[in-house]
Amino acid sequence: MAAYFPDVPAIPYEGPDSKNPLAFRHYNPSEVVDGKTMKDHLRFAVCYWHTICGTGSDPFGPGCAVRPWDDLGGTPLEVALRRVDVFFELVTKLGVPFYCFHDRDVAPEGKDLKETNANLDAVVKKLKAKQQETGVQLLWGTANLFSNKRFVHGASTSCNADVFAYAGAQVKKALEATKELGGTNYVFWGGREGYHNLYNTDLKREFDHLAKFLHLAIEYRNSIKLDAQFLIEPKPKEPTTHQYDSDAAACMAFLRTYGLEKEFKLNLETNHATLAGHTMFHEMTYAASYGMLGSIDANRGDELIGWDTDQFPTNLYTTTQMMMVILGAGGLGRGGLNFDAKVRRESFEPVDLFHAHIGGMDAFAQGLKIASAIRKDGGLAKFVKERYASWDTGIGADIEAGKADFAKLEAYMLAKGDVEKNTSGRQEMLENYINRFIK
Ligand code: XUL
Ligand code: CO
Repeated sequence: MAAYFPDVPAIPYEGPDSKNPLAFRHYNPSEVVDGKTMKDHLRFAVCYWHTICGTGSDPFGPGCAVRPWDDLGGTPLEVALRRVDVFFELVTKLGVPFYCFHDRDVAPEGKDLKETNANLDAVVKKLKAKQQETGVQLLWGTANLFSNKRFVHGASTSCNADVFAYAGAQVKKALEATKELGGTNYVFWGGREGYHNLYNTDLKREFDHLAKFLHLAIEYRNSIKLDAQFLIEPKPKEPTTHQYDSDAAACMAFLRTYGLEKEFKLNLETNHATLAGHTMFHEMTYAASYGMLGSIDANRGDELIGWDTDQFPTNLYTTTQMMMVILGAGGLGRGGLNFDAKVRRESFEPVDLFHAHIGGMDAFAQGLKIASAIRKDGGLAKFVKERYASWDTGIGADIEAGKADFAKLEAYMLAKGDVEKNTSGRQEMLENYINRFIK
């Protein structure tokens, strides 16, 4: 079989001193950290959409990415089948164990739903064969319910019931494809589920329809015995002004309101967190605190740009914080770290796909080592424990145990007169403490 990246070898681990740009300096898959290999901690995945379908287009011009395999001719389906070989060559050379895809990333739409489904079947067959050949596994599947013009008003929240029906048929098929490929998760990102203007929107009816759609998806998943965790991916804006799944807290409130909370976890994305005005540390801590951390779309935004730039993650503070939450939660479970990230328009050569993923993988491997060292040192956990010590005995313990009402609090404070003292939060000291480990 032809090699599509003939000049790129399988990426080796060469250690922190390596100057080879096509080598890992930190990601050493078999290295054990806290009793588990890096490969098992990090559970990396490559995404199909940005990696294979990304062209570098922006609002000011068409794509300029050089992708020689797309210039070899053939029908749209033949091109799609060739792209599967390209993708698996890249994933295996990176040594990444998982991948993720939308139905429309991998196979072209046909003239109607029947032909579209047949196209998907043909590509799924090839994906399955490549998975068997390489050992690469499907982390999650999903359906693209936002690119086609039929989804102009959304999919399950469209004002047009036919669009809801089409989306249902599409997700049914995508769930079947996920099962066929042994996927262990299935993602619902809102796409165009949201609104631009309330003048034309029945917000409550749209939320009801979104919930109805998810209940139908659960019903179908169970009926085909697909063992996949359902994940909702929050994002506050883009493409709509107000996406319904705006952040972790909003998603969790929505899930609880509609009795869906036991069936879903969250797929959190770094750039979506920052678009929502949060840090990823916040979003992950919030979700993990309630057992809702499902999986991660790893990328980053640009502090100077207000949209979803989906850049590859390189910030060690962020990856360290993310790994602190993941280690604290006992791992990613059946989730993973999916690079929902794209190379910049100026990085248009095939080799840039490797540099980008190598950088992201190394940033997380380094973050893992740093987070593990911080946890082993224990200084942070000790500080937090001591900060809340007033809740471990006396009035604090009584409040937590439900043994204090307002009358008791009043009697306690009348006797005491006032709060005796507060202690410093020592934020700067703790920031300096973290810097001791960033190396
Ligand atoms: C969009 C986004 C999606 C989801 C999957 O911002 O992140 O690619 O991850 O639909
Ligand atoms: Co994403």
